Amino acid sequence: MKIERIDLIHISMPLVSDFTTSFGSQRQRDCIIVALHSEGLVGWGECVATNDPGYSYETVHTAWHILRDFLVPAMLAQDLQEPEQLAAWFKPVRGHPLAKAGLEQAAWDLTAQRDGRSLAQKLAAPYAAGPRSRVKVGVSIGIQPTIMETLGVIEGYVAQGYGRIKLKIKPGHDVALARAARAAFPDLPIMLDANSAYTLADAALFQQLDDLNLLMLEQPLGYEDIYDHSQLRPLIQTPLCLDESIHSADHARTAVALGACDIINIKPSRVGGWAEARRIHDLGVQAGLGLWVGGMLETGIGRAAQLALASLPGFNLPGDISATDRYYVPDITPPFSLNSEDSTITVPTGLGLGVAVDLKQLTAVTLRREQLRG
Ligand code: OSB
Ligand code: MG
Repeated sequence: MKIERIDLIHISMPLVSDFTTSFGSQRQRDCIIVALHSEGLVGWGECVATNDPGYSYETVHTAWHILRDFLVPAMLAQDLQEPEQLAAWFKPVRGHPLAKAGLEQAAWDLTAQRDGRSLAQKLAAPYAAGPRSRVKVGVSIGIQPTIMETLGVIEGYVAQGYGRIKLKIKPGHDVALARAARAAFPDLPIMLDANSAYTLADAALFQQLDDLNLLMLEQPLGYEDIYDHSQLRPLIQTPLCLDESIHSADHARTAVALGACDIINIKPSRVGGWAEARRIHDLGVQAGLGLWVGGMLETGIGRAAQLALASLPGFNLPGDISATDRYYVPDITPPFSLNSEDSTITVPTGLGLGVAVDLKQLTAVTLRREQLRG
């Protein structure tokens, strides 16, 4: 498939509620939508770089630069057979996984459409089990002003049918919050995400969580660290999960070798795309890790691709993939809803991503658009 044209579309959408983490607060979310044109088909991708370099060093503006000046030129006029080719084309560009993943997602959508398959079917092709039709999901709850308010927000999501709750924590907003949540919801799967807000010197604080039967503690230590996590792990009872520190299958191998985690949050964007995410999935299965698909507050375009990844057989924990109404009303695709009886979302079965992009709504939220041709 000759890549004829690539559109970069910078959009900005209000979140239905503030999303506050240990690294900052978000109400308005920007991202870059990528459209890959070939042979009358359009493949869609979402680059999840954010306004601020809080989660990752990448921002919407650095990603726009890397896409426009390096990655898009490397792809235009190429003959695309399979998405796995992109790694070689992108090799001259070090880092910038979020920018790479936006284009790579679009290449998966485009080639799955060409193959007459859903993205889930295409990603699951190497596995005898095939893709799941529904995936277990949970909701990620940002830091609220008070513990009482957090309990109210949890109650609202539990009432909607979410069977797993993730609470964001930061220093001063951690042990008491977790204790209150556990006391109010004795049987609820609850996990905590620190987004790198602590150091190994806080080990005693994490030991205070030992008796709370938490599902996991996500990324408590440095965003580049693997070694200190390996030191913390034997000191605590709560299973340890890595997010920010794992940018590639190489990092995942290092984490396994050092015994740095029990679980990996696989965010396809953070690791440069779906091919690398699947490699980490395979490695995690080999190592007997807990595995789940993380999120970056995606629109319906990114959400569809997260669901396709989460349909792979090795994912054994609920993903951060909530229903559309937790993020955007309206979205730029038809909504995804929660199957409240089992806290799942149904994996799209249509060709490629299996969602129709609402072009009118996309235009309504567009700040900047550029069409690039070979
Ligand atoms: O650390 O998992 C994270 C959102 C933005 C940046 C980092 C994270 C998150 C989430 C939300 O926790 C996941 C989602 O619902 O998309
Ligand atoms: Mg996280």
